[in-house]
Amino acid sequence: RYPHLLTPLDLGFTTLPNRVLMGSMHVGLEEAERGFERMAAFYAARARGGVGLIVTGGIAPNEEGRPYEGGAKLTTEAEAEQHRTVTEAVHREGGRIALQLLHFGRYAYHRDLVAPSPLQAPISPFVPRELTDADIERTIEDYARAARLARQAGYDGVEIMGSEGYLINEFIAAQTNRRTDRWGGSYENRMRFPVEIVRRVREAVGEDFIVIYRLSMLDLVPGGSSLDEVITLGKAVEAAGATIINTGIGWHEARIPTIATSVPRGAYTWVTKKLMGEVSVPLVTTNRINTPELAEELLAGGYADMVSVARPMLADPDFVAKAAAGTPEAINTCIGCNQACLDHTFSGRITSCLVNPRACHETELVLSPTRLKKRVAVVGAGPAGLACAVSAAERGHAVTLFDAASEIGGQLNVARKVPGKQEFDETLRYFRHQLDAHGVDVRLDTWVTPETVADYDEVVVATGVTPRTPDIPGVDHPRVLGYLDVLQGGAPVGDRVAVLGAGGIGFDVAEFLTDGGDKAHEDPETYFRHWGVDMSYQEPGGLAAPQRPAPPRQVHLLQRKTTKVGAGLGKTTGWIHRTELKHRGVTMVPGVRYDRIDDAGLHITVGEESTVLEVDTVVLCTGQEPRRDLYDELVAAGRSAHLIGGADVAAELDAKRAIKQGTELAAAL
Ligand code: FMN
Repeated sequence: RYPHLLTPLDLGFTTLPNRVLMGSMHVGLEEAERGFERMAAFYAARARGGVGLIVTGGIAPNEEGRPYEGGAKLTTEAEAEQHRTVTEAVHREGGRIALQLLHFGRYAYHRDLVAPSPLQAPISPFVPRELTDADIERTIEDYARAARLARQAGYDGVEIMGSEGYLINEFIAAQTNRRTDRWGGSYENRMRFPVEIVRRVREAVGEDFIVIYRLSMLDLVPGGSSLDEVITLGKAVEAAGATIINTGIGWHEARIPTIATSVPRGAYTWVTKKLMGEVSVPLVTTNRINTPELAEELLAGGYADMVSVARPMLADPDFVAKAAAGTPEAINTCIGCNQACLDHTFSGRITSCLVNPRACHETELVLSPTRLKKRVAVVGAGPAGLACAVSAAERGHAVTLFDAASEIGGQLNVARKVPGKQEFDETLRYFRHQLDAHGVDVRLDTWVTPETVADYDEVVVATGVTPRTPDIPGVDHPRVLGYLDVLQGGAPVGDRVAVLGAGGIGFDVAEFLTDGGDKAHEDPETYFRHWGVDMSYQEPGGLAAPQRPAPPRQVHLLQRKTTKVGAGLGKTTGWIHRTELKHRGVTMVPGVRYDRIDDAGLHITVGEESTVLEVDTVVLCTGQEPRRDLYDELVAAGRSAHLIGGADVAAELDAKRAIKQGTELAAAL
C-alpha cells in the first residue's frame, strides 16, 4: 500500500529499512531526573514501531550553546556514557538513532550567549557576545568532539542542526552576521562555519557514520537566504561529507506559522522539492506530514527521498508499523495542536502529547493487562470518556460507553467546526477505531440514570459541561447567543458583534465569525498568499506581502480580566491567533465591565468610561459549568463513582487534561 514509504534507503555503509525519519524533538527528558531511562523507553517504543531512523532532540556541543543553564550538552566521556542507555535500548529493538547537535547561539536563554555579531534577537532579552576567530575555531572543534562522543555512546549518526535561526543560521544570514573577517561578508565566508563543521565532524567520526545536515531551506525572515544560496550551501555540505540533508523551515523569530494545526498538511514540502536534483545525497522533507498516505504521495511525487515526522511520533509510536500492516485507520494522528509538546518545551515542562498522554511518560503511565476483569460503565463520550473507555478496554476490562447524543465526541464536535481545527476529525476517527478494536459496547442516544449503571463494578462519570450564562441585565435579549448556537447551531449572526470572554472559545468564535472564506488552512497556495510567503522564492527569505480576504463582519472581543487579551492561549500558537484577529480588524479589549444588553446594543464600562457598543449580536463565551447531575445522584444513592474531564474541572475546555485524566484513571482501574 505504501511502496515508496516502505522502500529501504541504501546509504552505502548501512541501509535504513524505510523512508521515515523521526524528526528531532527536545522533550525535556534530556535534563530530567531519570531522564535517560525514560528517554530509552520513549525512543525504544518508536524503534519497535518501525521508524527508519530516529533523531534525538537537540544537545549542545558546548556550554555556551546550551538552551539555558543546566541544558543538556555533550562535552565529556562521562556524559556520553549516560547516552548508552538510550542507544542500547533502541538497538535492542532493531532501530537506528542519531544525536542532534544544536548550538542555540543568540537564542540561548542564559547570559553567556554568543553569536557571530552582537545583535540581540527580537525574541530574546539578552545581547549575545561576539565570537572571536579563536572562539569560532574552538566551537567547530566542539562540534567534532561531540560527534566523536556520540559515536562512542553508540549512536548511528549525528544531525547538525543548521536551521530555525540558531547559531549556524546566524552565521549564514547577512542580517545577523556583520563580521568582516573570513567568517563574514561574502556568502562564501558566511557559509564557511557550517561547511567547516560538517567537514570536521566527518573527519572525527570516519566514513561509516551517518551525518545529517539540517539545512534552513526557507528562512521566512527579512534578509534570509535566497534559493541560490540555499542550493550552494546544500552542495557544499554534501561535498564536506554529509550523508543526508534534512529540511528546516523558518526561524523561530519568523512571524509565519510553520507547524501549527492551521498550516495545511505538507504545506512546506515544495521547498525541499526545489533542491531535488541539485544534490545527490538523499533529501528529507518535513512539517505537518501526519499520515502515511501523504508521506507516500510526497515520495512518489518526487518531493524528497525521505519524510520527517516529529510530532506524529509523539501521537503514535507505531505510525510506521500500522502503515506497514495496512491499517492506517488505527493510527492516532497528530493534530498539530502543540498544546502538550512545544508549549510544554517552551515553558520548561516535559513534553507529552494531547492525543497520547503516554508520550515521554512511557514508564509512568502504563496500561498493563488487568488481572481482574471488571465491568466498567463510562458515561459521556467526549475526550475524557473516550480516552478512559478505550484504555480500560485495551487493558481487558468489559467497557460500556454511554452518551445521550447520537454521536461520540462531545466538545470535540464543537472544536472541529472552527476553521483550521479540522484535524479533530482524525481524533474522532481514531477513537471510533479503538472502540471497535477493543470491543467497547457503545450505547448512544442513551440517557443514563443510577439504575442504568447499577450492575457495573466501576462507574466513570464524564458528562462534560454546559455553557455558563453570566449574570448581566438583558442577557435574555434576543440578540444574545451562546457559542454553541454559533459554532454548532448555525444561528444567524449580525454584521456587528460583541464576543464576551476571550479565552480559547472566545478566540475560536471571533475567528469563525471573521473568517473571510479563503479556506487558507485547506490549501497551501492560498495559505501562503494569506500569510505572505512567495512560493516562487524570488526574494531572500521567501517573503511576500500577505493577501487576506476582507472579514465579513466587525467583531469586538472583550474580557473582564485586565491582563492582555489572549494571554492564556498556547505559548507557541497564541501569537498566530492574535495576529490573525488583528488583521481582521477585531478590537480586543481587556478590563471590561458588562453593564447591560438592550435594543441599543451592549453597554460596557472600561476603566471610568461607559459606552454602548452598537452591536447586532452578542455571543457568550463566558465559561462553562460542570454537568454533575448523574454524579450527585450516584453519590446520594451511596454509590461510588469516578469524575473526570469537564465534569470534574470545567474552567476552560481542555482536551489535553481530559484525555490524560481519562487515560490515567483507566490505568488505575
Ligand atoms: N527541531 C530541531 O531541529 N531540534 C529540536 O531540538 C527540536 N525540538 C522540538 C521539540 C518539540 C516538542 C517539537 C514539537 C518540535 C521540535 N523541533 C525541533 C522541530 C521538529 O523537528 C519539526 O521540525 C517540527 O515539529 C515540524 O514537524 P512535525 O509536523 O512532523 O512535527
